[in-house]
Amino acid sequence: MTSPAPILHEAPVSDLDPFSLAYFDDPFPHMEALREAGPVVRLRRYGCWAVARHAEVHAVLSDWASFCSSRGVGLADFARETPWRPRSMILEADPPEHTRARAILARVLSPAAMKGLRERFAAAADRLVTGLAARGEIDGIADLAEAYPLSVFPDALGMPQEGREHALPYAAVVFNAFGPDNALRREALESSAPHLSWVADACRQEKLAPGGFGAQIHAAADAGEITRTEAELLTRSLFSAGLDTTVNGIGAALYCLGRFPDQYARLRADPALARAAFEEAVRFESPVQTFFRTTARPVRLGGIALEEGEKVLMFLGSANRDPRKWERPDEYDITRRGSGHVGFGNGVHMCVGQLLARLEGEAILQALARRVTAIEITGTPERRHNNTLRGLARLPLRLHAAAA
Ligand code: OW7
Repeated sequence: MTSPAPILHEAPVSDLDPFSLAYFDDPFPHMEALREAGPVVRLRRYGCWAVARHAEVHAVLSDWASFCSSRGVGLADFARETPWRPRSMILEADPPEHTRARAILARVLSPAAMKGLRERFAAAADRLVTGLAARGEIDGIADLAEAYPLSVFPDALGMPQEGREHALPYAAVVFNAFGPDNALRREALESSAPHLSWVADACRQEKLAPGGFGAQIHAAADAGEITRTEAELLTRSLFSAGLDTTVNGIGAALYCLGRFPDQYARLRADPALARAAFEEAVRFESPVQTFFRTTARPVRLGGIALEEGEKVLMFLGSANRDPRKWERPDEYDITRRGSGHVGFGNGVHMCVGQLLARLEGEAILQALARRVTAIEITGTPERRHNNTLRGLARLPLRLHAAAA
């Protein structure tokens, strides 16, 4: 008696470099090729697996026990090499340690906490947009996508005033460092020292303004819930994750509304669509493009048997354009039922700051809808290259001011 031979599936192999400048400049044909190649694809260049369809990205995000984060969510495997900075307690951790850290940030960024910020955030958005509408010609990135989060988030966190110019360069280092050892990562890390030391110092309790997110995290240390060092590390997580993501989320929304004027007209007609318009921009552009997981045990995925200790690259931006999941995926449609997009992830690690991100996005798009009749792209947008974040460096716009 012989047992039947197991059915072996071999994964398709791709030579794609999803961390190359050519990919960043036009990723969509490559995403489609990966999705069409199969549910799980071998990336020869990096010796890792790739998932680019919505179903498998969602499955990997939803199974933290098989696809762990504690070995790093970049290409580097923390089981084999020392992380470039002390591990994040929340991003680069698994339950049960992750659960403990998450509970503290979830409380600081709770719906009740957002309620206390809403009016201030709306007023700041209205002030900024009113001034920009009067000016007319603006750079949508520096003048709006960066300026707005910079006007509200560092204060909400309680960051020291001195040295705030380090905040965005620091974030660029963090998000480039998830990638492979390419020029972007190397050059970011080479010039990172002043940014890292400023952030480390700014995360100390005595540097954080009372009432802010940072002070609230440190209150958990005062209460004996976590250690002082852990409070500093959790504050670092907010510094790392909370600024450049919303900059690129708002930048994405401006770029979408500039390219789809019919959608801007709908928003203008009904400013209550602001939150949905922001959400659809997060799906459409997916500011956080990719994250890795590491298999914590042998696991089958998309018909392929993966060994323990393998890196799996999740293409969030591709899942968000997968025609298996979405009708007209390449259309920006602010009335789309967009639930199920993975722009904020999914599962236990799903963005803990998503309410804050949406609050910022809603505030700025609502102010635009009220103060600006049309958003016109007046020059060639310039892309900003980063190993994780998708966004622009420059977006020349003309804002048409509404009658006062
Ligand atoms: C952290 C958007 C994902 C992040 C990103 C970068 C750093 C961290 C978290 O969340 O340090 O926890």
